[in-house]
Amino acid sequence: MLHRRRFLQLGSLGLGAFSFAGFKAAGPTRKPIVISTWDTGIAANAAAWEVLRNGGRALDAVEKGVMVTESSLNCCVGLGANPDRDGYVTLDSCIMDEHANCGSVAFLERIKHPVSVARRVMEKTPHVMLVGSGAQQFAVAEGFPLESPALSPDAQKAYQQWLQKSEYKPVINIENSKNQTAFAPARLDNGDWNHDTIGMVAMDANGNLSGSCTTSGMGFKMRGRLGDSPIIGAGLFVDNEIGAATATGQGEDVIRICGSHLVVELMRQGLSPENACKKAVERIIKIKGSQKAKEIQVGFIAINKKGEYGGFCIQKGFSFAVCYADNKNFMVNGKYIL
Ligand code: SD4
Repeated sequence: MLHRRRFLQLGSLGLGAFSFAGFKAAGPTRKPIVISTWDTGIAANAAAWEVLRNGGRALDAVEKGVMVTESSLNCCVGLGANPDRDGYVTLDSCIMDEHANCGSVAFLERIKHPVSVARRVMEKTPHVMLVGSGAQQFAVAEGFPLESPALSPDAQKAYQQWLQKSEYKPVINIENSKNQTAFAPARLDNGDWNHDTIGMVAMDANGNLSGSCTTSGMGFKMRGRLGDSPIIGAGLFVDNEIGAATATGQGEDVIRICGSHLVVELMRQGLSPENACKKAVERIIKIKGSQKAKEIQVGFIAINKKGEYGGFCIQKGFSFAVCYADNKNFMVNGKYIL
């Protein structure tokens, strides 16, 4: 195992991606801390860190953090992302705090910040989920502007390319963490995004946990299709006594095992964040069989109350961003099984 001091030195030098996907905080609790999925997590963590370093609440951090990713028109998440197969961008998001309050929106169109609408659902309604036109109506009533339905230029190009074959098949989410220091758009050479989601979990200076997850869902999906990301327990789960987890990759397979809830429950049984994520990935592989599991990607990340973090995925190519101090915002390559 990498010696702790050496690890910190490497982190502070910004020497990016490790194949070391877990960290055991020696001694006292490491807090605040924020982690999030994929390269885009670096920029999102930086925004979350601003909240955390000033003593802010984890809930505010995880909202502000993923809003950065939602805002970018040159990104895989938010209104700039790939549309469904009928040409509409539909967005899903959820958020959860330290009191098990949670809110979620799904199949939401033309709203820039679904995570903030999810938070309003949590704070201003007696419900957990709002979907489709109802979610949009609520967002507008809450003062969120209705944005243009036009696709971003990149998404328009990708959609035109996709229409040529109109092949309905999931794209395996893979990223190689080429850029660990700045915002890294993640479009593949063939025009596809290689992922569509950011999940973030954080612990603030008071030791309280929160999480958020936001996505445009699988590119060129069937109209109305939802994945795991807006579903509490699947794409995100927080238990303030134990830890928090979030997921990315093929949502159907995360839903089948209530993935993020499973990871938190495994941590409750004493597993480290990394081992809990690993067990959840193993369960997906067991259900699907390794042959079929090779055709998809799923990655989990988690933190516990001690500030330990970890992640695991089905196959090579999943990375996550970790931030726990000024100038310590770095990528970790997720360990993988297949
Ligand atoms: C979904 N889990 O809609 C999302 C997709 C994703 O990186 O994570 N892509 O199934």
